[in-house]
Amino acid sequence: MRAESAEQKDGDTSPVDDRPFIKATSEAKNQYGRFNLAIIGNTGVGKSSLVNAVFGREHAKVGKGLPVTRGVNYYHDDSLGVWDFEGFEIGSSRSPAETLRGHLQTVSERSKDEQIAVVWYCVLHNADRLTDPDVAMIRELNAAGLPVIVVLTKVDWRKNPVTGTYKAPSDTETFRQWLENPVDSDGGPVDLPIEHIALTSTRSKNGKGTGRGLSELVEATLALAPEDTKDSFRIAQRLNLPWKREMARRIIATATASSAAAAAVPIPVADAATLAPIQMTMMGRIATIYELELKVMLSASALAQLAAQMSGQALARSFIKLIPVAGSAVNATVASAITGATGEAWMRLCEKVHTGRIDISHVADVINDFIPTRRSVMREMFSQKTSRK
Ligand SMILES: Nc1nc2c(ncn2[C@@H]2O[C@H](COP(=O)(O)OP(=O)(O)OP(=O)(O)O)[C@@H](O)[C@H]2O)c(=O)[nH]1
Ligand SMILES: [Mg+2]
Repeated sequence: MRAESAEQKDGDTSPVDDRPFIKATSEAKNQYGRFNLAIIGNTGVGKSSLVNAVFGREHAKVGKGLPVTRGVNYYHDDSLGVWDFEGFEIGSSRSPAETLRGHLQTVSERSKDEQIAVVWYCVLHNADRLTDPDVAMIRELNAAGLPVIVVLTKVDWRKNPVTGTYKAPSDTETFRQWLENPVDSDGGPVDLPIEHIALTSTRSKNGKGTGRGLSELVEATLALAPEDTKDSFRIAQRLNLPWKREMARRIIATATASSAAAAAVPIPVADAATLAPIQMTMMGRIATIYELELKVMLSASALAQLAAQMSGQALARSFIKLIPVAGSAVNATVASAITGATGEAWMRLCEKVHTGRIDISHVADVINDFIPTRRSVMREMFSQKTSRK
């Protein structure tokens, strides 16, 4: 009889309450906060292309652009804010460094969640040195306590036909060496307070191919980001998937522990829905890490429906099939295994949507392929047992 009632649930599209999912996404967004990047560089050096390549959204489309004051624009969405400074014309009454100081003052008066974490100071790869105004601006940034990465853009990488490795042209290397050891025209040392030099391109010269040097840029940015902004950066960027997976696995671990605790006194199979809110919370948090709402332009409640479908069916299916193993009640091991398998499956689905390998309009068709099977739950039980030893 119990199996039958579980089977009825199987056909039900949303037996699961979606509110914990929605609550979890909004709490996760608050907790992780926003990563704010400042990007500086002459027009046309490739700033927008960089933002697009690293964060997967169009620079000018990062949320609503607000001209904060003349020469200062701020674009943001939930996890990413971009400060875009303009107006450093040589020959105006104020020097570029003075103008920048004013801009930084404007930023410092804004709220805490809009403060700059890291600066990308962008220069074309084939300049042979930084200009004096560049150096003065970098010192201004440093004086404001901001870590500066000098990003050389549009590097024209050459592939070594024998080794297959890519190398920057010699003029770019000369520029890098100058940056590492800057001297003025008299050979005297120049104080240039920079934290990192990144050689990048977002496409090849002929317009084909993908970017290069971007993973290194992303790693340097994470390393320099203040501790309390690192998670928001891991979420906002799209090039390093293992970072997201690590965050998701921590959430899954918390949820499996809660599931085990909930079933410390074995839950009757008919009450399996006890586990659904735990799973929905887990899935809501994971969806935030993969920025599903932004990615697919679906509302949190539409995503919650998908999660509810997966959680509901995983519970129903697994219980029917696991009854011979678990008896008529769900014990802690089974409960945590089902939650673990559901978390892993949801994470894989989120990752595929995030990377564009699954189009959200087809998710309803493929979701069945992701719902944990008895085998994946059994595997999970085994791996949890062995990892506890
Ligand atoms: N060859 C090459 N071209 C690039 C690269 N990145 C960007 N471009 C091209 O350079 C031009 C300017 O790029 P943007 O990203 O718009 O530059 P920007 O700094 O945002 O320019 P403004 O918004 O005008 O300040 C575009 O035509 C890009 O396609 C690159 O890595 N290599
Ligand atoms: Mg631009």
